[in-house]
Amino acid sequence: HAPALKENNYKQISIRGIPLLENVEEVKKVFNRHLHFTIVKDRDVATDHDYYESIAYTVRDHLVSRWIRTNQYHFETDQKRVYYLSLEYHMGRALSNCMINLGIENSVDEALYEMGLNIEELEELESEAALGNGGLGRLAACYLDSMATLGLSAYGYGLRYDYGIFAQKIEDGYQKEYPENWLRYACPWEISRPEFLVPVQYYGKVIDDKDGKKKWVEYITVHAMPYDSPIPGYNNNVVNTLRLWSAKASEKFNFALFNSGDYIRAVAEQSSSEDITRVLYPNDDFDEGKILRLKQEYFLVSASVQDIIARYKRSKINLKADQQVDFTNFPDKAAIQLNDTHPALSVVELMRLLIDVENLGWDQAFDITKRTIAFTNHTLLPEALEKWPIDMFQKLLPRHFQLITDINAHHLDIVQKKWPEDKERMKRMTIIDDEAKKVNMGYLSVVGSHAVNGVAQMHSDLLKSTIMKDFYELNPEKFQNKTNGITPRRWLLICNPDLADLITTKIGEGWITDLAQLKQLRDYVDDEQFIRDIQRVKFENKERLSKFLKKNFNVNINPNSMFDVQVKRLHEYKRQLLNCLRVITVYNRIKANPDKDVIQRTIIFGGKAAPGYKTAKLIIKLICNVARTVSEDPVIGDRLRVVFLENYGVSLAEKIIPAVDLSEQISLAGLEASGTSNMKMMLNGGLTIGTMDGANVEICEEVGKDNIFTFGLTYKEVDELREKGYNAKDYYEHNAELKQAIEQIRDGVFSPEDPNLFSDIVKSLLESDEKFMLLADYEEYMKAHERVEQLYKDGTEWTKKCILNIAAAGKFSSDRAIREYAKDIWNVTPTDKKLPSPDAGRP
Ligand code: KOT
Repeated sequence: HAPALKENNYKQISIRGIPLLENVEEVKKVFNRHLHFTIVKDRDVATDHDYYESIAYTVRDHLVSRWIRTNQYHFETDQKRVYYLSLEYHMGRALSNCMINLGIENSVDEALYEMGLNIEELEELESEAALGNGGLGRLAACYLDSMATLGLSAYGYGLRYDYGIFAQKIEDGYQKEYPENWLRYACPWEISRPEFLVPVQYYGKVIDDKDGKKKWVEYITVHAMPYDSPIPGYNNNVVNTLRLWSAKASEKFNFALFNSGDYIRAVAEQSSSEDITRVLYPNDDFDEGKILRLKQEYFLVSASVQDIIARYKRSKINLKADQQVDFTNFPDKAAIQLNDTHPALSVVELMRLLIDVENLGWDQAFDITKRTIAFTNHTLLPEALEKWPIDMFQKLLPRHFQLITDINAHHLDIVQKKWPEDKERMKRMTIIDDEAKKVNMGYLSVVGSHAVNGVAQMHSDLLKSTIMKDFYELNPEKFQNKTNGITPRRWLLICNPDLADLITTKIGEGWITDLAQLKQLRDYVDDEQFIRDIQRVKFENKERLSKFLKKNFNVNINPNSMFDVQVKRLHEYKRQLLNCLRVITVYNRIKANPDKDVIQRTIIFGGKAAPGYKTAKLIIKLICNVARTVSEDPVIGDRLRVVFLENYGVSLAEKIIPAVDLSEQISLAGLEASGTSNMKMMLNGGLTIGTMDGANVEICEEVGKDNIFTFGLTYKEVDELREKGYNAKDYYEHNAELKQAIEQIRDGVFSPEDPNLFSDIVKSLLESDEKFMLLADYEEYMKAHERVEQLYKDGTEWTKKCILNIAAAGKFSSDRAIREYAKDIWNVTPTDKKLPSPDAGRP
């Protein structure tokens, strides 16, 4: 191509394989066939979205035989299967991911180009599957990618919400939520499987059957309809499955009405049971405790566990068994991983199916259950820990309540044997709290599984010393750490192709599936040409982001300034407000000293607040108002620019992360279990300014403390300060700049039209029990930023540290994390062998 193309179509030029002419011709043919036969349009009437769909179907065609083959292979080899259960999957767009993992992106690019279409524009038309809130849902998506890439026989199970996370608009500085109908156009990636419909039961009662067995009767039934999506591994011909369940009314549901002749009403009322999978609860790190959420959790669990058992029964191991299936080997053939407590009912559902349906004895059923299930905890925040009211639980799931009662009795019996005199301990450890009238899902998850893990070393340690201390003392062997990771495919190869190419020219492409190889980049830390290339790539990424923001949001930012970025869910513990106080101070300093030479900064915020989270929404408004004040102030010029980006999610992250200079990771120590945006920014050459919290601790270990800006209280200091009594007013009185910033908020400097608008924020900041101790870390945070500024003035020194950060990011690959789960929890073996390509014979 002519070099001029590069700017609009930068993926065109890549070292990742030159398209073969015959592939290009084939792609064009298939594309045209889909436009004609699948979309049923001709060129005169086809829309851009039709072109997107045609290319999506074309790419999907390349997946199909690999997908079928993978299933055949898994049946033939009958290796142990891994089942990942999660209420959230924040997948993002599929098209570019599929092309890259199949290695066909260059042919597709070329074919579209020859037909006068632009792949990057078409990619933007895909609505993203945003079936998650934040880190927890995105982690599930990264793990699916790694499990496929490592050749595991792995399945994701989740819910197919009609509405995923809401679309965020910022109107007059306020967050507004809009429904995001991601299924408005049919989704080309999913295949419905009505033949595998599964019944899920609710309500009713339990009676004693003649043969002394418990029988659940008079329940209502809702059907779970599976929708399968392909999960391609990287360049290994593996295509695993993500199975999402959608609620379908059962005709029996309104049997009475149907029979009474009220046919129209009976059909109309079916929709109420289909509400179960209507919408994702938009809370991150927070449990709302609504019955509809409990219905969702059971819906996922019941459908999935029945499906898992059905697959076990159909498996090779049972081929010879004609009548009675032997469940002894079930834990050797299935591992179920719980993504937090949200699918914790798996423990009881597996028990119920083994006992009531498969006729196993209680002890054997419990042994099998524990050996099958493992549990990942993602948060210590008390408001996020699920506890269901006994009444609600018992009414909705009467048989499960009985089984939990049995499990609890069994569990407390063991506790009593170990600590005979310790009544207090028994009270603390009960799964069913009769005083609070709650069922503790965290405790149920620990008792019902053989492994429990946190998501970063520090978090796993805190789990053992705080909320799960008693359980750790009971079963120390269960507790593990599995530090989170991110997939290097989406978070470097796809989102930052120029950096990926640059790295590959130096160290080859092994890093794509073995991220630890990045450490070879250390050899080039003094290579002047490499330093300049890294700088160029970062600058071009910043330019690209600037243009995108200009075009789509009419936001102006200057790519020559430092991009200082905090993008993540809005939550008080993440302390976006501390960043905001810092911004106000920087503003005040420029005003006070307009002639001083300072570096130009663009401070970027982005993130959604839960719709019911008043304080978080007010913080968004404050940031927006500060941004407005700064931009309207003629003294400031281009030295400081503050922007709040609308609708942060996976797709926007893919554009922002490659452009980050400085990564803000400033939670109060002890509260961010891991964090994963910290890893994404590091991998893309951003430097971290952060507290010693979550995975920041390990980032610091990997890169060395000279190559990261750490500040603030350690967890231990937070603990001691809380013990001694945190006094916000002390900090306020003793730091003039801090005092000034807070007074400006209080006096309406940022909200002249309504001077009291932020009074709640001011009040809470100064309370002595302010939970997130913002003021305690302010001064050190400001000093850390001065170190940042100092370093940034020396472009070469800064870039060397960027290189060292990229080189040290290897540990944070989700491939590493999944290898650890595979070895220490699931007992399965990853492979780097490729499956035979689809044109080879049947396995
Ligand atoms: C809790 C309740 C509902 C929805 C989400 C949560 C949740 C999210 N709990 N923890 N998380 C985050 O999980 C990420 C992945 O492990 C972590 O990196 C992050 O620190 C957690 O806050």
